[in-house]
Amino acid sequence: MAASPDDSPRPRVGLIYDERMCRHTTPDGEAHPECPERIRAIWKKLQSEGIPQRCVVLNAKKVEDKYLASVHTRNHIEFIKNISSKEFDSRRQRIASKLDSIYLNVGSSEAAYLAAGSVIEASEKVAKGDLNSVIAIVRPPGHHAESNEAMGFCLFNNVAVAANYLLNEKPELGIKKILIVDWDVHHGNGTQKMFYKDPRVLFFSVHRFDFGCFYPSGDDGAYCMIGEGPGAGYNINIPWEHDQCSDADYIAVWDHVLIPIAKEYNPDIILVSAGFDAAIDDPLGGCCVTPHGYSLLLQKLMQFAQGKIVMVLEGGYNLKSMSNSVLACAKVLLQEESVGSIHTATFKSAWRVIEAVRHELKGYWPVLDVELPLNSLITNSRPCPPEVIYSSSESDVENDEGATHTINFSEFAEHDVLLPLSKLKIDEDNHGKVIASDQVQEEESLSASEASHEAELVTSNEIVDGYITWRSLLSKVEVWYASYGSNMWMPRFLCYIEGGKVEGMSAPCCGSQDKSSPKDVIWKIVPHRLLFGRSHSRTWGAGGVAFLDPERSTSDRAYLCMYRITLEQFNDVLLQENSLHQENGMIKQMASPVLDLHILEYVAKNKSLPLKTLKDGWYSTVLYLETEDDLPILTMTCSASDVERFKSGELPASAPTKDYMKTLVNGLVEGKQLTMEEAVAYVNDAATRKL
Ligand code: Q9C
Ligand code: ZN
Repeated sequence: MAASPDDSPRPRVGLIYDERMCRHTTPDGEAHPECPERIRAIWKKLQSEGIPQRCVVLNAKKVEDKYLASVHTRNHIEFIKNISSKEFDSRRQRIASKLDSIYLNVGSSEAAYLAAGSVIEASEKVAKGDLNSVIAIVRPPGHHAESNEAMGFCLFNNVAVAANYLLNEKPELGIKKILIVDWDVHHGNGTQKMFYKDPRVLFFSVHRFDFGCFYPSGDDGAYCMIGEGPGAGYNINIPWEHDQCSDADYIAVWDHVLIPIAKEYNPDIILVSAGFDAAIDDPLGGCCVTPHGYSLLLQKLMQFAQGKIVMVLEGGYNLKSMSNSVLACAKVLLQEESVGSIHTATFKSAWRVIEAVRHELKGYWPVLDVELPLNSLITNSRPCPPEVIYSSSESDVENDEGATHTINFSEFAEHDVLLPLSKLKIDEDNHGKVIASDQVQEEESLSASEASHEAELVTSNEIVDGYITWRSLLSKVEVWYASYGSNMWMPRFLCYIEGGKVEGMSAPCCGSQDKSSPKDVIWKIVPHRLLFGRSHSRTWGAGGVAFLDPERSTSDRAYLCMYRITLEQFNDVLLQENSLHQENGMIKQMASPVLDLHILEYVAKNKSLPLKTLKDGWYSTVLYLETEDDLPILTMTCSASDVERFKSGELPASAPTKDYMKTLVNGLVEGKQLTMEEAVAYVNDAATRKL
């Protein structure tokens, strides 16, 4: 959109931020995604762009108990008020551990009071018309907090408290209908409950649902939850079926559900529960909304309630992506944003959800009672991300013979423990890019002519049937591939990348599809046992094969030569190691990777993972060995049960052959780790030590 013309005054945008909200931290300083740096990073970003100077900076205020009481029980208010006091010092951590996804410290009470009070302050200023809009950069977040329950990093339900304040405490401001738009990637269960029977608040939440498996799991976020009694039709859920949802999916929901309903509802003010955990590269959300995407969502809301918008921070755990998104939104409110386009296609599943929601609600909102031209919409949409089937543990492979075990991605997208993965170096410019044309429908309802005006698909080798190939995505993610066997010798490892064979090998390798050399090579020593098992190998003929015991041990040390390669190349190496790369002499095209980003997160969390698809390969277990330079270190080895079978003698353990020994020694010597004598001693020690 254009900058405001000279005759229309610049919009007055408020900003609230207070350093005291940073004092709510984990008690022992453990890492946690909901950290003080979140709001500091946003504030710093806005400052660096000169945003505060163009806004009205408001003071944070503590909420009064009487205003909390419209939403929370007396009991809950007293609990949050007192939890940071000295008398709770010894009990605080134990209490928090009994709650769902909550930590508490000496700063928690004040931060919670400030967050809720600030949203009241912001809402009142906007309702009065003193300001056009406000961005409240607050924490702890609020939308999961229920009447008598802190959960999901939330203590008080900031937005719900403010909505009740406007409706109940300030009737003179004329706010009779409030639209709450909750675009946090998680369902706003707390807010939904608060206004479930109340038509004065139209609650709209778009979230990952994954059929009830995504946090906060259960059925509350389902699309059939439409409100009750007088509130029926005033609760709208958009439950995504899976991860990877992007700008196009959100815009489609705005255009075909939210915007038509908002026109009809005609709210007096809009409160946005603005979590940014659906943003690209968020470690919890697994979606990929861009800053430009958020700016469009907000832009589309500005046509209502005379632009009275209060944007309230909820979740969002990738500091960079979240800060850029808030900045983009600030520019929209200041009417400084310019046009851009969307680079993804809408998922088929998104259309399915939109259709189901429209069907569910059309009795309450007649504007929805029009058939969408689904056939033509779906033509240009992308299929759901592939479901990867693997077994969750070694015992599954053995007990549950033959049965495939599908695990929902949300279980491991929701890792609170492993932030390093959020730093995976994905090229932001290309991530998730599928389509280079602006194919978003700008109108809220699709006429026949619009429907026939179909989006142009730009074909490129990254796109297959409208879906980005896994290779183009994984080629942007780097990992350390850690070798401990013959791959320590660089010329040998390069056969897996470039193809071909070196001295001593009986068969050539086909190489990786991407033949570019490793970006870096470094060495590391790890507390794992190197062992030799099996009596022959395909590449070296008779003789032992090296494995790394997946278990750490205090008495063992193994040398690792680590190559910095892409996750795409790692997949190709994994298949070659397991002799699965070729079939009848032809290189197999992998429809989906054996190890994708989701499984990578799962491996990071569980340290090792036997891959069912490779269960007959010798190197069927991917092992995660912490990180180096924020990149995960991965290797491949045999399964834990194979190690047991080596130990019991059920599988033959045998020393490396002469050729194989020579390769190992070459690796260690040319890698400048050991002298020839030391290298021979190291390998012999590993080969002869009792298992
Ligand atoms: N298995 C907000 O974004 N995840 N809260 C817990 C436990 C909690 C997110 C996973 C996610 C809470 C405001
Ligand atoms: Zn969230």
